[in-house]
Amino acid sequence: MLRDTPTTIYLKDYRPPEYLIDRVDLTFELGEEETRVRSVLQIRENPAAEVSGVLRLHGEQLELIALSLDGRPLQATEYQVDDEGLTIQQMPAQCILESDVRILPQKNTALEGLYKSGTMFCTQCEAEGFRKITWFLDRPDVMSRFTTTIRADRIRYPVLLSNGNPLNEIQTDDGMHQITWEDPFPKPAYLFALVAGDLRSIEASHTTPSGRDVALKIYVEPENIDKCDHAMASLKHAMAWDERCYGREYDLDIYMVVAVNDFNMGAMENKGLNIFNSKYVLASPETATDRDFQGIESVIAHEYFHNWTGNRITCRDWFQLSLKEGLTVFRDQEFSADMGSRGVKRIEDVRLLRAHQFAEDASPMAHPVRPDSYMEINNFYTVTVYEKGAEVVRMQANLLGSDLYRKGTDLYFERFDGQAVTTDDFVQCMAEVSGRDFSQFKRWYSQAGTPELKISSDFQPEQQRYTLTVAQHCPATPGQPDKAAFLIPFAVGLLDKNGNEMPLQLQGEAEAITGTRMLEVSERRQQFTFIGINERPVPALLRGFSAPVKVQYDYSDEELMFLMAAEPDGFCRWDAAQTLAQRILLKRVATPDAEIPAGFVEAFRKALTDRESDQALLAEVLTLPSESYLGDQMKEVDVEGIHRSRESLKRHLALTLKDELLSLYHDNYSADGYAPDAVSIGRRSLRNLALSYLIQLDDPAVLQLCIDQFRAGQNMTDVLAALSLVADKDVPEAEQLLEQFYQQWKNDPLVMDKWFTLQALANRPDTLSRVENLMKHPAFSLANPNKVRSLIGAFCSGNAVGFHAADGSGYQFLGDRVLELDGMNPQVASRMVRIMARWQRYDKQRQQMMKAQLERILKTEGISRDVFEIASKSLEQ
Ligand code: B3K
Ligand code: ZN
Repeated sequence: MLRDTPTTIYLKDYRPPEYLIDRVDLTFELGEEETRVRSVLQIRENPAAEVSGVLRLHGEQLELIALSLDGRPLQATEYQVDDEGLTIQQMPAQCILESDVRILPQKNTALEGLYKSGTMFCTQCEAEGFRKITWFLDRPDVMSRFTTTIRADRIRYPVLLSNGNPLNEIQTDDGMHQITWEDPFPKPAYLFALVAGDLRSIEASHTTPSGRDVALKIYVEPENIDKCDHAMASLKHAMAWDERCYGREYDLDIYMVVAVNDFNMGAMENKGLNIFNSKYVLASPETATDRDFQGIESVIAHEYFHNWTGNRITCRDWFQLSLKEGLTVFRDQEFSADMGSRGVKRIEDVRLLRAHQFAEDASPMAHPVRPDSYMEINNFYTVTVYEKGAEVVRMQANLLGSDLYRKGTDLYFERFDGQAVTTDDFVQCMAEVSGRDFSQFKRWYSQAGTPELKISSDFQPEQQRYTLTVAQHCPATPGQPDKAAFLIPFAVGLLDKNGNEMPLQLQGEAEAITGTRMLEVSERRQQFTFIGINERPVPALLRGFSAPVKVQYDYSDEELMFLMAAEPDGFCRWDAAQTLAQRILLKRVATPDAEIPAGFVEAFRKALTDRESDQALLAEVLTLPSESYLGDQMKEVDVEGIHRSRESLKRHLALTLKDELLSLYHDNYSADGYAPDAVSIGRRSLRNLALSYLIQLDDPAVLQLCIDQFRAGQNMTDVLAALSLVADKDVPEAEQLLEQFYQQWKNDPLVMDKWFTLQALANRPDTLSRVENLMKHPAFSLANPNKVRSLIGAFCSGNAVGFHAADGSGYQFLGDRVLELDGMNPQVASRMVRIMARWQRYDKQRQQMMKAQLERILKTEGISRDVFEIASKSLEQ
């Protein structure tokens, strides 16, 4: 906890480590009161660094029992221990350093380092948790070979796991047993893992193209053993995909995944021993939704893909985090696209990017994909580093085309295997294989902010020419008032009046191509002139969302409707519908009775009745932009106005299209068993979307449809969709169904999370007091991050009307929770305080009230570095 203002760490201060640690030998003795950790480090000077002779090791909350150097116990005068580490003044050029420390995992509520989740021991070391286990050079550019021995009670902890391959098990008379694991691959300490518990596992095997058999194991608590099949299937798919698409094979004999209930984030890619939030492992049709099934598939793949992009090749320092995260997210996005519906996956990714990353870029927390500085690195696991980072890799793939991109990644793997490198090293490989200069492109890593493209078009019929003028501008972000121009891959197509693609030939080019053209925008203002154009086209802009930018082009409503019906690119079709809906919705925020253009309703009807072959894509097209996204488009967010406008447009569509929506609902019913494939998921999401429109009619028959769907209990997707619609209504059935759901699922923590979220999102006047009461519910616990996210997080970031109540009660509630949580788990507290970082977007009264909470948090003595950084940066003007 904080005493002084935390120091800022800068990228420009990076120096290579003075010492290297070649080998680490760890012995853990896990106890019910305390855990002992003995470590033997083989240390030597780094030939590539200037060495001072002083060794500084990281270490926090460690109680020293013994310390010796080359077998000789060190005198108290030979070393110093403080809150953050251990210093040894006179270091030989190489030595063996042995230490013995006591740590208290049972008291570790921050869930970083070694801690207990229920009855099991587990670890989380990224980014800097290893230093809470033993003294070490806890930085990613120090890569060591680890051997780990775990000793624990045989009955309580029959399963003892660590990284690498198991060597031997020894049973001792005192009821204990011990196992040694050896990891042959050098790795940074953040990839260390240990698990001990009474676990069951399912097992499968995978044969790599080179013919090696890998044992795959998923470990869970005994009651969950029947919920692992989807995770296992996903893992096998991911392994095959990485072999096929990137030529990457797994490298150990065993790959393990362990599910734990108490976890700060989604999952962790520890070498050979992934530790997962149980939310991303456990699934059955009765307990998990389609979204959960998809989440499991993508997170399992993401962590698996890290074995090459993250573990074999890791980051030189934490400023390079996007080297592994951006690249791995891009890989998991493409994997999911190949496994399900590509068009829908892209829309989901863009939706997420626009809703969260664009918002972050426009907030006081804006930072580049490769940040220049931080106070607490855990605060930089952001949508910018992950999702925008993925877009930056995708743009490189767009610029190179798939064959050259693959050559680039091949070179990257070959050149840097076993090393800790930088984002520049990655880009250099792309530059080398393509012979292109990427120096301008690299600004995507160093400049924050979302570039805006203003487009205008000019058709010159006599010359049969069509010119697109593109002007780029990037708004200022903290510390970066002026931005240099970006290199932007800008995919466009031109449609004729029948909706056919026009041949595209730029002035000065010999031939035309048909289809999408990847323009390269590199100047502040640039013109692209197409020749041989004999009628005014409708431009389809930023196809496939080829770059993370905002596009402004003055489409008429008719042109947008045309694109909704005719544009071949799924993203652009969806985007046209969103733009049109957004226009109407925002107009009706200002003028509630502004007319809803009949053409829009007709376009909706047409989409409904034409029945796209891809049902999931249709569901996306028919989903109105979210309240928070609409808020982002306003100068000052009008929470109530947006909510009203969106609800009333939904009602209007429901009234006008009732019959079509009802037949959509009934036609998409399937009596078949549950399967999480793209087609079935599409049908369910379309059906539940229809229901969400129809419920606006306040028609008892529709309410009955929901109740029947809930009672039919076919799968969690349908049950939850029905229940959430009923729970919003002021009808007696709301309470009855919630209670029935609770009674059925009270022993399943992941389903209880959904029950909490449902109530936190309910659009009712008493939601905050219900949330406060639910915090006292026996199924709730502030110590469990999933519970905090599903109740407190859902209310504060998902229920705009409730959270932004004019009396400030929501802000007071969040301020209280942040302070309460910070004492237990700073990482979770810091995620919560972020919700208020965008206070400037609201009206004066709300601004004052949010600011007051941030100031109150900052003034509180002993707040964590994590919360301090977010609260103080949020207040900087
Ligand atoms: N690398 C981890 C995230 C660690 C977060 C530390 N605060 C999971 C992932 O991105 O795969
Ligand atoms: Zn990751």
